[in-house]
Amino acid sequence: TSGKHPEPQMFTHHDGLKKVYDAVIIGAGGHGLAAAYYLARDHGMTNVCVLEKGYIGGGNTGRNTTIIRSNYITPEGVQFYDTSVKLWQDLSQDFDLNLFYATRGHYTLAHTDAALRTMRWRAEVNKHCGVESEVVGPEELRREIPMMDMSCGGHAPIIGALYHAPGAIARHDAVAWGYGRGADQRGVQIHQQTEVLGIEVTAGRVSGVRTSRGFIATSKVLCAVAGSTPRILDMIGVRSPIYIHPLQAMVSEPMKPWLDPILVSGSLHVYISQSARGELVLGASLDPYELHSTRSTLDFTEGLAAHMLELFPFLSHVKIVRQWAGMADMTPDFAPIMGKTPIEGFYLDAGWGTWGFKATPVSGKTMAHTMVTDTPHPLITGFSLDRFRNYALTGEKGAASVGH
Ligand code: FAD
Ligand code: PYC
Repeated sequence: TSGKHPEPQMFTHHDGLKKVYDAVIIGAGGHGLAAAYYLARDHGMTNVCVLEKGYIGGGNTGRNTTIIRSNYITPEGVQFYDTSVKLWQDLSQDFDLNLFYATRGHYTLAHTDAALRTMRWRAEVNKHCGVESEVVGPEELRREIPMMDMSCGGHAPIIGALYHAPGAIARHDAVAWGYGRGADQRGVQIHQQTEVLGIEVTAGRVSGVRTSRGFIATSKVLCAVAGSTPRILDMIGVRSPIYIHPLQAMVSEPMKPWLDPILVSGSLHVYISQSARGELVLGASLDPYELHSTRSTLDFTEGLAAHMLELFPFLSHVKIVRQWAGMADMTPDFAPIMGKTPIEGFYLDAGWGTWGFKATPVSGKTMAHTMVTDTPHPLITGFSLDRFRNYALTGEKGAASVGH
């Protein structure tokens, strides 16, 4: 900064932590920041801090491939994600920040009769819930994506697809910055480089948080740490069925725009979209081993590139410029875990696996409501931690995203 005219800062700098907050949010990813934003904006709760061990959006939020859609398979899922898609529409304006939200349409390709049957099922559930989805045949795909090899090299011909018109992409970092700045402007404190090391529980309720920069007293804690959820739950002795697998992605060099829709093939384990700046954004299924690490591998790049070429052989000379990994917090039924826990005042927003970016707005809104009222928001009752004890799963595996 130049003393007299300091550069504008997006976030307020706070020298230290306060001794007491009404609520502490662990994790400055999209979900933690969105909850902070709605706590302040919708409920007037501003004596809140967000604690982040690294930097804003540096977790899965800044590593994801930004696919937004609501074509899930359970009514609970469809209604929840549809509410999110609706919230996304106004966010750039709410934040006065361009999120580059672009509705592109989303095709889930079917290469087998069994896959097509699942697409039909999803289309019917979607339509029943008022969400635009339909099964389309090869003719439409040939017309809409003429450069795609419909035979996939001859060994996995495409026989149809689920088309979901509202499918969209957005600029991921901007989402975290927008929610963060909006919360900050309303008085929420965001503390980066501040790691949560322990949670104090007194007589079954939360009483404080131990951090790398000191102790905070509070009676409400929201845990929104995605791939670090098992570590935080260990601190309070709560068990969950969450397991962590790496999920990798990569981008190509930028090209002139040629691919408008978003494409997913569960059978080929590949998904692809073209970003606003022309890069192809590509991903695959989870790495097939549990690992708490953001290491990326050559195996992944080679495997994914081979599948990409089955769909688009003309890309063989395109360069890959970046690759990375995130830590996906997977659940057995591929639905999130949201709401209250056996510890009073300790709320959980987790189990976002490979599908949580699109839910950032709705998770923030529903978790803020849940924390203020101490009652799960009606949209999240199907996602409680209890469902694993009660054998009442919310099976979303058929719609979670790419193959797993
Ligand atoms: P995060 O963004 O991970 O934030 C959690 C934060 O908590 C991190 O910043 C971390 O540093 C912090 N933290 C952890 N431990 C502590 C601690 N002890 N103290 C303080 N802070 C701590 N979803 C989609 O909907 N569409 C997609 O296309 C999509 N693609 C994906 C592609 C990849 C490669 C990956 C990895 C994920 C993808 N996802 C996608 C999933 C999505 O990214 C996540 O579900 C979502 O971003 C989770 O957001 P979050 O805010 O809960 O977590
Ligand atoms: O949730 O649509 C999704 C998705 C695609 C790739 C990773 N997640």
